[in-house]
Amino acid sequence: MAGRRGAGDPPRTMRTQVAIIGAGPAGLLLAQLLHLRGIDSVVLEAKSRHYIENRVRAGVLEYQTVDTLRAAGVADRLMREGLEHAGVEILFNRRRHRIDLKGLTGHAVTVYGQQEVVKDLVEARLATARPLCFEVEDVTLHDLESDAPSVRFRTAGGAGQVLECDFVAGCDGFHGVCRPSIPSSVLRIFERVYPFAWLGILAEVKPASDEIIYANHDNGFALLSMRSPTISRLYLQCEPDEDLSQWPDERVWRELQARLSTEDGFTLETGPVLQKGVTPMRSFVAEPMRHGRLFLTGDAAHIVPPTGAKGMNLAVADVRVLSEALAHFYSGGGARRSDKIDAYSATCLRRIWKVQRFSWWVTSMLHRSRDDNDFDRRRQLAELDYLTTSPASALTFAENYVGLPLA
Ligand code: FAS
Ligand code: PHB
Repeated sequence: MAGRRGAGDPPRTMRTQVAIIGAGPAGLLLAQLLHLRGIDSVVLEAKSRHYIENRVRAGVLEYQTVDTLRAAGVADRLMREGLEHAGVEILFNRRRHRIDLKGLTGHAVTVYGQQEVVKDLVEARLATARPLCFEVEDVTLHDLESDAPSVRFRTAGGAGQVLECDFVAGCDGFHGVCRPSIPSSVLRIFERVYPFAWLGILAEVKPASDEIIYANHDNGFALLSMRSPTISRLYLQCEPDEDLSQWPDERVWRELQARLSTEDGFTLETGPVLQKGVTPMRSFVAEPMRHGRLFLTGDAAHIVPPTGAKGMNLAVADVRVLSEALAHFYSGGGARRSDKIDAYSATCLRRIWKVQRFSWWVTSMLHRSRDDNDFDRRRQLAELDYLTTSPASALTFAENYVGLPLA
């Protein structure tokens, strides 16, 4: 078509203040927070809009995440449809024990699917009429250690583009290109891979409990969560290389019923399974989260085992710090103020490591590991007994679960 640029045409050059790689929660929220501060950005996303808006992932929002989304002007539907949860339940030895999150901390959490957050953020981005480019290819970062970095990429139609910018925000997740753009001599990786994974289902059936249930059973971990009054989200611990073909729906429901069973006869209703998948479990941190004009946020910089429901919440916390630091930089006018961007990595990492500790702790407490012996099993049950009978221990769990103070 006349005027339509293709692979053979010379690259077109665009210019912005912040190039954002990735349109997950981190990238989209950063774009919105920067826009509200009058800072221009361009968002580049490898997948389609349909793909990112239908990718089922996190489900629990910390209260500060809700506050941030409200301040960003993208929480109207969240406030209507989100499910506020004032407590969670811990199940072991066939008995359930409630942790009173709101009574202990004054805060609740909100259950609202990550894909819904993404839909709300995409809608807000499109309303700004600023670029959100889907299905881009061959993204590469250039001159990150200069004050004139750039990003090269191909549009869905194959045309080459050069995006000149002041900063690059690496919001492209664990498998993105931004973290690998930092020289290995600069980057330090801290990682623990767990000897188990989660088999998760999304099912069209009323949640069998009003609140989230975490279960430690002899067969392994199980989790009962939800997305709405008619959609359940459930997980059970499995092998990291679990073969899903060995898990027909009937087997999944049977095993979930076994692991969630209680002395008083708790029963799960079954229903059509809408989505089934295996999520690997790792703890991962890349330091530093900044290299020259590149800033890593969210899963591009860190991964937590999903047990503590922290992945997306950590991404939001990083983006709050980065958006404030960039606004501080630009607010200085000609005399650019770089003190906050210089402190970005250390500021984020201090809270990230505390959240990593909590996520590791609840994962270790609730899952059965083949490396554990009989002593470990008794120790684990004693930890659960202490958590559910000591107000001090319950408060420790609750203040981490609702969300530690932001930097
Ligand atoms: P994301 O991975 O969400 O977004 C990165 C975006 O960058 C993606 O849209 C990707 O397509 C894009 N991208 C990648 N490479 C690119 C490139 N080269 N160019 C342009 N774009 C590129 N957390 C919880 O709290 N609870 C859960 O139950 C939970 N379950 C999860 C299940 C799975 C299978 C996974 C993978 C993660 C889960 N998480 C969970 C963690 C998850 O919610 C993340 O923490 C959250 O998505 C982090 O958001 P982002 O940092 O924006 O990264
Ligand atoms: C979810 O609803 O997906 C969920 C809930 C609690 C968790 C992890 C995931 O700890």
